Amino acid sequence: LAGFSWEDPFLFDAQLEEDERMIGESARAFAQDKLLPRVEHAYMEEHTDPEIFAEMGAQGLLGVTVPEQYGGIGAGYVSYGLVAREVERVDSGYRSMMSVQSSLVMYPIYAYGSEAQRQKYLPKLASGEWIGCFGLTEPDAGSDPAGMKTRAIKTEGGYRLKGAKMWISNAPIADVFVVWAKSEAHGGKIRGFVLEKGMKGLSAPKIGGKLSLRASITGEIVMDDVEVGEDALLPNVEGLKGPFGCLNRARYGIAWGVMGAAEACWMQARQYGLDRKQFDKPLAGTQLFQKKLADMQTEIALGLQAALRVGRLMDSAQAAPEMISLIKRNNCGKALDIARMARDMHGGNGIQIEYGVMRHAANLETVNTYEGTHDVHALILGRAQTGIQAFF
Ligand code: TGC
Ligand code: FAD
Repeated sequence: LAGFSWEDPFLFDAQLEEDERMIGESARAFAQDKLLPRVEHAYMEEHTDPEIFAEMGAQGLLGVTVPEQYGGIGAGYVSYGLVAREVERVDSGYRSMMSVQSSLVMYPIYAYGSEAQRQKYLPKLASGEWIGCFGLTEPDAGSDPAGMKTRAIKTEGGYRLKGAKMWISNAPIADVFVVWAKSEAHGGKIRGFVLEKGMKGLSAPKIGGKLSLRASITGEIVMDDVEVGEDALLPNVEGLKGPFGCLNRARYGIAWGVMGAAEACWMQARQYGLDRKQFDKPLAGTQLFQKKLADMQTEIALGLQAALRVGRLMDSAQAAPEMISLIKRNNCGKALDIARMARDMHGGNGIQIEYGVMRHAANLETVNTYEGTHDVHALILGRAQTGIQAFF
């Protein structure tokens, strides 16, 4: 038998293709050099630097799976996952900025948009010159987006949008708004629209007071009779499968991202346990500490293998949404457990910003909730097994 690499128990890296490894390494260098030095300030001050989008764009991290002709790098879903892992190793809020832009704004414009919409929006979103947001959730429609109240009313040359979206990442600094509304002209079916900053009646006030994901700005989207032309409609999708097609990709990326956050907490806890002595010995020399490290190592190794497996299936068009629910739910839940455990293992220091573990734990509370809560994904998996929907 060969030797054991404790940091990489299943020789994960050896399963990557050369181009995937290079994309992951370049994302890691960027995240560690450019994002890590800013994160404490951003988190403490609840400050989102819009410049980060342009920096990510210059590094090729926005719209990784979008073809090169539209400004992406035409890479696969394993590469996208590796980028999410590296960015979230620093902070879930930075990964949120990246994944909303890539999976929730660029993807629907690419997959459901007209050629004119692709050419108008994608290159500027890929470079980070424009910032995008995705409006599905409403004050009274979270886990149940089919209950949305936002309406698109047909006008002579297009539509008039009326309604409000809640908890929208990037919204207050967004240039491009992908929003979902029930369209009377389409039999009340949900349709996607692309709105732009500055349109009359469109505003995006910031939601303050968040104790989680503080490096990523969140807002409402208020649409007070926003008039748009026919060219604002995403022509090629109708119904909830439109937004869910985007969510499949973003949820998949989250399953990778949270493993990055968990790895950061694991490494930090291990080092702390080696350095910190109590009762005349390192904390890492106690059985309880080692058991916790073993649990972290195990869950991360398993979670990464599962994400890689689903990534390979995505790249060969064999992935089902339920597979994504399984890894989004489990990896988020395990990452949250790991971050809370790492916080505990740091004792009093664990609540300090400089150790990062409480920041990760607080962030992962959001990540466990958005893009389908832990329990909603359990219901999706329960429905798949029993054939009985238990949502209502
Ligand atoms: P249901 O009857 O299950 O389905 C309605 C239609 O949608 C289709 N569909 C899917 N299509 C593709 N992929 C999927 N994953 C799909 N899931 C459903 C389905 O085939 C059907 O199509 P059709 O043609 O037959 O009409 O719908 P339901 O209303 O019963 O839904 C139940 C439930 C719970 C599964 C669903 O509503 C759900 O997943 N709720 C969670 C909501 C959610 O995830 N919101 C996310 C908001 S965006 C966000 O959080 C961004 S944070 C990003 C960041 O900052 O990083
Ligand atoms: P609710 O749906 O009210 O759920 C509350 C609780 O009830 C949860 O525990 C849930 O699991 C449980 N529950 C709900 N239904 C059932 C049921 N049938 N059976 C059992 N339990 C149930 N949305 C966007 O559209 N775009 C964004 O960019 C975006 N960014 C976000 C950023 C942040 C920081 C946050 C916090 C949220 C963001 N969201 C975004 C919204 C997010 O997707 C929702 O918060 C999430 O889908 C849950 O909806 P809700 O908050 O209304 O909770």
